[in-house]
Amino acid sequence: MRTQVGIVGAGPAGLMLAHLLRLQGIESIVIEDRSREYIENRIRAGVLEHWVADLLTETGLGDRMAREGLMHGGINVAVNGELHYLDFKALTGRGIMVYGQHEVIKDMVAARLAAGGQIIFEVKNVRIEAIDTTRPVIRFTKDGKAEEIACDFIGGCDGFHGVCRPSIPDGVLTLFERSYPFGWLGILAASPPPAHELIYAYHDRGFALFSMRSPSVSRLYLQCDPEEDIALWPDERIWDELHARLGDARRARLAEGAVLQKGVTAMRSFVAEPMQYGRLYLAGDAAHIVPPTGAKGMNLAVADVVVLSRALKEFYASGRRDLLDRYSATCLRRIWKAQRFSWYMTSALHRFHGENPFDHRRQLAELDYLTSSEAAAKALAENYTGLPMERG
Ligand code: RFL
Ligand code: PHB
Repeated sequence: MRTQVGIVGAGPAGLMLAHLLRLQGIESIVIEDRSREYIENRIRAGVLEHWVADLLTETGLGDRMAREGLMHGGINVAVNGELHYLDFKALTGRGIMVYGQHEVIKDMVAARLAAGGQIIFEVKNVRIEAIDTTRPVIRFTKDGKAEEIACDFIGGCDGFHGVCRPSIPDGVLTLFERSYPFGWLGILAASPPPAHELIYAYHDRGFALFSMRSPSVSRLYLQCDPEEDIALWPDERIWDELHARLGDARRARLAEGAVLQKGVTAMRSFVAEPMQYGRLYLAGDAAHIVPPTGAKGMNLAVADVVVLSRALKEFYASGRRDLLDRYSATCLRRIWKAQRFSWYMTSALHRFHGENPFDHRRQLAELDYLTSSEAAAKALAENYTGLPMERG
């Protein structure tokens, strides 16, 4: 097989890259190690920055989102049971779109297949070779048969555990990393969310997040130990803890329902620099991870491939390489601001058990400031709804 851009990974980064390239008349092939059914049902992110929702609409991916997505004008912050509303629309003129990542994936897969584009699912033994030449190659097996894709460029969109980043020779990348002393226990429940918009709840017992996928399906998270044993959390214990952390203000309104999925996610911040080597360009979680508290991961993945698709368009149109050369530097400006914001949201809202009492008082003052100062709320709103996209 031969194509212009070989793309490893059919997550938001890989599928959006293929979609944007197609709109610019650039061919690509996407390979994915999971099945179509698996990626279309993998529950992950839920919040789209306003410009990502606009981009999906402008590029023809927004029909179902317009019908089923939930436009929100702000978020709630609960501090030990006391609810405050941060009105993003009033503070910034912008809102956010609540629409599950797996729904975005379904829309992207359907659009690509309808346009005659290729996604090769359930590939195995993926390797990328000759990335420091002008003729890189992707090798893999499909149904036991060895295959290769010769291409001009490779989009490394295979997530944090993929093969692309580790294919860069030792000594090229600098890694920046921080882990957190907690994780999130997440459930998907057949119950209406306790409020119309998200609730980020600080509580002395630990953080909780009340999100949703539709008016009748909630997505709920509890701060837990990073090594938490899910077997110790029968549904009843999860609901009791959610009630406790939401606090009295909404106690009567947190409806319980069947738990459809549950799991534990570890939290980390991670950046690999630079995000390119030879003809390999890393995008999304393959190059960086944020803790989910700021709802930035999927949005950053889309931002990276917007920058990459513009640079590739320029290369194929005029032979200019400068946008490609600046790809990593352009993306990293946004990524580091998202890292800062995700770290801020995480450290403001989680309970750091065993912390120094001074730090605990300082944290409560931070939340008091956020919920009483328009300037503080506006800074959060500007970052949460999405900073302006960088120019190449
Ligand atoms: P993905 O989605 O991990 O996709 C990578 C794809 O590559 C495949 N793959 C391979 N394919 C071929 N060959 C190989 N060797 C391969 N190795 C892997 C994988 O199967 C997969 O299909 O990365 P991408 O595209 O960079 O997208 C990143 C986002 O998925 C991620 O940042 C977000 O889900 C993070 N995130 C959130 N982001 C938001 O913007 N808003 C949110 O509200 C939000 N909430 C969340 C989140 C992530 C969470 N978890 C589970 C970590 C909430 C949670 C709980
Ligand atoms: C979600 O709905 O899954 C979600 C929302 C906001 C976050 C993280 C996850 O910050």
